Amino acid sequence: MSKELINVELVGIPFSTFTRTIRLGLEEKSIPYKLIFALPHTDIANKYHPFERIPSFNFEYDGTKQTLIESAAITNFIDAIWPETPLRPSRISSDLNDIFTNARIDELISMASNYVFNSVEPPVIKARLKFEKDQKQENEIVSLLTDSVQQLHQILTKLEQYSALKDNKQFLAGDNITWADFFCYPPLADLRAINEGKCIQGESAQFTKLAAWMNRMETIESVKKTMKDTLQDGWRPPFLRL
Ligand SMILES: N[C@@H](CCC(=O)N[C@@H](CS)C(=O)NCC(=O)O)C(=O)O
Repeated sequence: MSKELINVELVGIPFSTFTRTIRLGLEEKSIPYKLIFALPHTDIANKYHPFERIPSFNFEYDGTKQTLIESAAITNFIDAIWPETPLRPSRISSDLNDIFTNARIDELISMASNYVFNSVEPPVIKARLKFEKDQKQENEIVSLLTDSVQQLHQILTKLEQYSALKDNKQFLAGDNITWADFFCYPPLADLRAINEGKCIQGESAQFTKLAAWMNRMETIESVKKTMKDTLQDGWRPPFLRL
């Protein structure tokens, strides 16, 4: 770790997909950090995040405590401070392949943060949890989620076709694991934990390349280490804001 930068803290919860993205990178790079437990819109989250979200990334530098927000920005900062165990090609490389791969990774991060997250988390995961909490019958829940699931399938089709998986590569941006995988995996791991995730799970998966990539991801140590207290692990938020 850089000698000047100390007391790294991540403010969030294991259940949060963006928090998990940052944790995956920190674990992969063996960076020591403290997880400060905070649900969004709570005093502790709002103390660091002006938009009341999680995660926030704290550290001390030159005697001053600093905070960074926005997961993509946090990952760029992590890469600059801790370039070991790279999760993307160097930003200063002038090799055209590296420049292009970085652009692809940035595209996939943006797709994950916008299209994937927005089509998985609020309309399918949070909606299902709310319906379950309201004790709706399973067949009613499936029917209420039909439109959202159809829209989600369109996004998954595009993600599968756009990523390097279409060229039978191992990971989303090629044969190396990158931040692109760490942004896309957490919301899709949540999806796999519910009935609507059958499309990326098992023998009868509709999105076979995404399902095989998820299986590969789940053999990775940092993925296993960050599974505790996620939806996959059976954790549920104490309240839901829809
Ligand atoms: N643009 C933010 C998004 C962070 C975000 O949406 N986090 C979720 C938890 S995974 C959250 O705080 N949600 C609260 C809400 O939507 O009200 C980032 O990249 O970090």
